[in-house]
Amino acid sequence: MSHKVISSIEVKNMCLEAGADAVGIIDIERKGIATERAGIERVYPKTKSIIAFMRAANRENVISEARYVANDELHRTGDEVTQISRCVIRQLNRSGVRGAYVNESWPMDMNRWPGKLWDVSHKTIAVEAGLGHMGLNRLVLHPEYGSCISLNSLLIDAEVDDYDHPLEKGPCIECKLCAAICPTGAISIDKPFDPMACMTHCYRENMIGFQDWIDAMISSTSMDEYLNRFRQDETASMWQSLSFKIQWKCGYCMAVCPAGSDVSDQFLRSRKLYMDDIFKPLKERKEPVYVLQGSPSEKIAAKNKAKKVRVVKPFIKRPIS
Ligand code: B12
Ligand code: SF4
Ligand code: SF4
Repeated sequence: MSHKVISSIEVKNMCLEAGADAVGIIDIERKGIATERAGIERVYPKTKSIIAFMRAANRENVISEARYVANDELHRTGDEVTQISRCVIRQLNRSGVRGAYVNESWPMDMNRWPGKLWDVSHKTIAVEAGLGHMGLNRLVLHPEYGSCISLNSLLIDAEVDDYDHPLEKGPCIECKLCAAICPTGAISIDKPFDPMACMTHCYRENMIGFQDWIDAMISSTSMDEYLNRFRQDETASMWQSLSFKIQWKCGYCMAVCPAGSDVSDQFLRSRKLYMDDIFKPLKERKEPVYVLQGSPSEKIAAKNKAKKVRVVKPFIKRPIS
């Protein structure tokens, strides 16, 4: 079997030229990615090294109160990340290196529903490869671009002459704005991140909400009963997500995060201006917040009078471990 060792600098330049904003490379034996190894091997069993890279999204879109503008930008950054991955893999192929990229997010393995659907956690890989550290918002924060980034991982069958390591210090400045803006309480200062709270709201038009929609259509005995569960605007919104791409209902923890040199100066110069321009429009945005019946989110969401609490039936029972 051939033993390929390629230049780290050359691979990184290849990624940067293809459009990546930052790149790091780690080897498959790295202890910090032990939880990812089985998934990596499922996707590409010959993996010897993993290239982690990120591309920054346009921040002004991501922070916009017009959330369709933020969502479009995040989808397009995700598509660009996929394009960069394909371009780099094809170029590596020309020098005899083979590899596979892992989907940026969706589609995932729905055969495993309601289990863990994804094979490789890009955040874990990115942290090991020195692209940043997770903040209180559980997003990877890059020292320059902060949270408004998309990540991807390329699995390749060659060794690299120089590997990267985690950054010594994370860019989170512990301002706690992510916890203060989170409409569901998924992010809090003293409790672990609550993925189900986030998923029920932010992913309302993804698989959980979709199943709730089917349930509403089948079990409603009249149009009034259906409209009680899915108002006209909610049905229209579901149509939009299914016809185009999912419209996330939130992402505010990404929008308000001032970590990263690109934006932290703005926050540190005038906290008041930052709150007025970026935090308040989202905090005071009139919108529905979706919560599971009887969950802590139900009470947390009700505290913000700008939000209309919409209770979702907890029919998906999944142990989170
Ligand atoms: C599953 C998932 C989600 C889930 C869970 C998020 C989470 N923190 O794990 C939900 C639906 C909540 C979610 C929401 C969002 N996500 Co998401 N998501 C993923 C996915 C597919 C895997 C995440 C992962 O690896 N989690 C495991 C570990 C690494 O996360 P953790 O925080 O250390 O640990 C928690 C989880 O393990 C959780 N947990 C344990 N068991 C289970 C089981 C299930 C079913 C779930 C959901 C969670 C869960 O509990 C742990 C404790 O908090 C990745 C794509 C990928 N393949 O990597 C994108 C990804 C993490 N998401 C991303 C984004 C942008 C978002 C949103 C902003 C979407 C949006 N546009 O509004 C929100 C932000 C929410 C947040 N603050 O995290 C980006 C993050 C970029 C960055 N800067 O870090 C990623 C990396 C996609 C990408 N390629 O760029 N996401
Ligand atoms: S996306 Fe929204 S609900 Fe989910 S963690 Fe971020 S702020 Fe909270
Ligand atoms: S909003 Fe503040 S506390 Fe939350 S992750 Fe960003 S820098 Fe850290």
